Amino acid sequence: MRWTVLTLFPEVFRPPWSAGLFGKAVEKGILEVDLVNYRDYAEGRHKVVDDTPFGGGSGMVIKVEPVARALLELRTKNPKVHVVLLTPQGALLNQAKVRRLCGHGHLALLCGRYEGVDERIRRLVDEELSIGDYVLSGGEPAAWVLMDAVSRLVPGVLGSEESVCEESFSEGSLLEYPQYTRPREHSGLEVPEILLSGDHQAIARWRRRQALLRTVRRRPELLESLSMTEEERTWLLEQERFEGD
Ligand code: 6GU
Repeated sequence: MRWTVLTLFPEVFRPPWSAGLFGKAVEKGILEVDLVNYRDYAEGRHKVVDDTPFGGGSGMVIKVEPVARALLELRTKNPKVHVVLLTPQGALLNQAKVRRLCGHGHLALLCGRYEGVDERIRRLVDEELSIGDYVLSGGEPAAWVLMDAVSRLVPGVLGSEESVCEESFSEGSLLEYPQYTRPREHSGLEVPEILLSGDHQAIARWRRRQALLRTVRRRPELLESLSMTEEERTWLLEQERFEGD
């Protein structure tokens, strides 16, 4: 998968993509990351990329021409590139959207500034996305979040393909069950006996129930899209009488 990040701060993207799993995937050629500074597409000696808003007001607005030139070049080289504008006004990113984006061979992320981008830039992109209901100073951290969420689904990026399908939000929308590793006891807190039993069927049932319980307690709205057996439903109702998770 190829990523093109259009940003005024390309240096922000180097560290996350040179380390860990993603660094390895880049080395292996599974992921490719191009950083484009749209300042390079600005005109004049001062390479101006932003300007004061028409109508007045505080802050600067990203100009349309440098972005238009950068995107024109990108689309000419690859007509199939899918261009995403990162903005708090975009549709909320979720795992379903992440899976859909994963189907594109080449994604271009356009990072805006929080003060705004010229409205006409919106016509040049394929979609607008936000990563949550809070305001960042720029789209760069949001682009990083999106790249992480999508890239880890690209085959070969994570160690095992299996771990991808088992986790939260993949199967219906269930949060993950509790995990433990050694030691068996820490400060009086013990690993649930069943996980040491070696009974794989019982463990699978316990995990499924814990995942359901955790979802009901923490994110009840996620359960709507989930199918449960009658037995699971009854068990959950029984648990509701107890506190904690
Ligand atoms: Cl994509 N950009 C900015 N500036 N703030 C955000 C965001 C994006 N998503 C949530 N907050």
